[in-house]
Amino acid sequence: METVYSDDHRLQDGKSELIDGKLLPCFEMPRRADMILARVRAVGLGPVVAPDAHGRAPIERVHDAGFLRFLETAWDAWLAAHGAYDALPLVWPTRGMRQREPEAIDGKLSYFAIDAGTPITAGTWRAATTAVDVALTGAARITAGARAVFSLCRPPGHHAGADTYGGYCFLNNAAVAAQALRDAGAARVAILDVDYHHGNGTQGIFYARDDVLFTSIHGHPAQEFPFFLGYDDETGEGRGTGYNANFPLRWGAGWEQYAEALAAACARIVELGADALVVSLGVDTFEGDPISHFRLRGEDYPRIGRAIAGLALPTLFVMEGGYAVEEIGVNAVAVLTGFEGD
Ligand code: Q9C
Ligand code: ZN
Repeated sequence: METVYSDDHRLQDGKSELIDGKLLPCFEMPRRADMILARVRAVGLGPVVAPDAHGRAPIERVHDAGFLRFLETAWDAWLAAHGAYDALPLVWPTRGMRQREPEAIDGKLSYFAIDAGTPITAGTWRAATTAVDVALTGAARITAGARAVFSLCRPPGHHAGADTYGGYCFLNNAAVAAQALRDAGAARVAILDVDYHHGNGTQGIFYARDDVLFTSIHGHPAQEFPFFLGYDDETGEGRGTGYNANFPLRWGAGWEQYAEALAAACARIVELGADALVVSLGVDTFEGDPISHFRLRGEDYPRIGRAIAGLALPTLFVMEGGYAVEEIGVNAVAVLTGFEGD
């Protein structure tokens, strides 16, 4: 299968994130994509192609215009206020406070962010918009008849909502791609999110819709980031009722529990009768992942690919998380070669 890739991902290179009470070097680093690309080439997965520019319109189909204005201008405003050090929020508009966008950049960061782990830097906007182009170029190939494409997106996207960012994500690459597939004629699109973390952004974007099914297997929100979404009683709302399916698993889950959840998620996609599938591909389910608590092993990743291939749908793989950097390429590409039947 083709891989869509751009070097622009390097423009997102944050210094540090707030994690476990410490400011540590960002786990979400450029080397992640380098390792994946190297493995794509090493196994001869297929051609590596550059993305086409798709402009702002497809992004605005999913994201709020005010949020995009914020994200595009945040670095310049932060630079003017504080100088050239990564921008992080410090305050959140929780219960009892006003949900009103402040004028000051510090307040705006707090208004739009869900965490303090996602630094905005000089290159963030360019990197994030290129990642969307990587996803959209993959979607266009699927529309043109490709059986499968790998969009090697970085930064990742599934924690970004219509008007929120965080969890290392700024723009929701998978959601923009799914919407583009709809706009190009697919009547129903399914999204299968196998990243270790719940795709709160993607769920929120499609929660009230019956034309895009969101289904996800992830660390239980009672124990795991993003904590405030991802329970199994979140089944959609309005006409979207029944079109959201969460499979949270407790810390320590291994292949046995994972395979059962994956089979249930796939069964839900078969029921929908989708025309196309978008896979939010995270490999932070790996036992060696430094910030996650599942116990999948290397041999489990081709199994995930085979299960996805069983759906027999045109499939766009969109890269999300995975922080065991030395193994990320082997594990991510193993899903793809497993899909292709090795
Ligand atoms: N103690 C993705 O995988 N911080 N984002 C977790 C754990 C945020 C992960 C803290 C993790 C976000 C795309
Ligand atoms: Zn993740």
